[in-house]
Amino acid sequence: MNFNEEYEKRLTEIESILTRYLPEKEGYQKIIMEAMEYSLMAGGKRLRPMLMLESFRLFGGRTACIEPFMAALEMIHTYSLVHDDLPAMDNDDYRRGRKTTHVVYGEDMGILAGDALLNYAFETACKAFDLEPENSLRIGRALKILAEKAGIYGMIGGQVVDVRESGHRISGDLLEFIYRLKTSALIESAVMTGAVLAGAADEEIRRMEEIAGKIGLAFQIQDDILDVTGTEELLGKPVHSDEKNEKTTYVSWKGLEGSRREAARLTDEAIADLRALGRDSAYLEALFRWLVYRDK
Ligand code: GRG
Repeated sequence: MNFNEEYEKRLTEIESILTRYLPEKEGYQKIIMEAMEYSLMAGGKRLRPMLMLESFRLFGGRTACIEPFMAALEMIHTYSLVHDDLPAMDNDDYRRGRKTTHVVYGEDMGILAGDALLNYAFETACKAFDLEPENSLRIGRALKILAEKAGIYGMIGGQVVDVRESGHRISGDLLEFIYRLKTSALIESAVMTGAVLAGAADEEIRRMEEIAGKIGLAFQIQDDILDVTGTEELLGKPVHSDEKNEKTTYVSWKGLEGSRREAARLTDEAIADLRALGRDSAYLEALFRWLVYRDK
């Protein structure tokens, strides 16, 4: 398998889905649709919708109801980036290689664009009910997962502790708690909703959640590594931001080599768990590897 070719194929598919689910730019409030589009269509790896689609296919899913969910998850992820870049949080001027949303549209519209993306994500995911009313039960279950993993027991909860604990050293346990919620929760939601919508069994959904938990942590460790070793040009965002924000990271905790070892160990474990499901997971395995050895 040529990973790059396969990745590009999926990326094109995802970009076209996102474009289709964007709101029309109209009405007196048109500026908010423009700001939503500006942030959502700025590129990015599209990792979360890609994981969702692969998980859906892994369990035999073939229908279109996955598409509004893919768009919804990328909207939730994008809102979190827009809000994370605000002056009250990381105060960053660049993201995905271009000026951050609040820099272009002003802080007020930056806040509202994040709010709008979060709300529109759920409006979008609900379109699956119109596409496949016969699958309402699965769609309802997937919505519940998405809501929970993005919320106070998931991503927002992780961000709260992250913000509160900036500026001083924290324990490794607390750092892993933050990463599990802030980063892994959305990645877990991706594979779980994909599996639920495809009709996977409860045990399979649980195992996918566990696999994604490991990949999410490995992904965040690599993010910490790239903040130290990467370049602004490749990453499309400022480097050394953890140092600027006085954050404890995996690198400040375990060093570069220790962090690399841990990310590789988690990835190996996740791949072994994935293989144990006994399904055709070749692309997903390659994607996991790429995520931890990525340079952007
Ligand atoms: C503001 C509620 C709220 C949450 C913010 C996601 C997040 C929580 C903050 C962004 C900063 C950060 C380092 C988050 C950890 C997850 C992560 C590595 C996000 C970046 O995701 P990528 O690399 O980004 O998939 P692209 O641009 O490729 O989509």
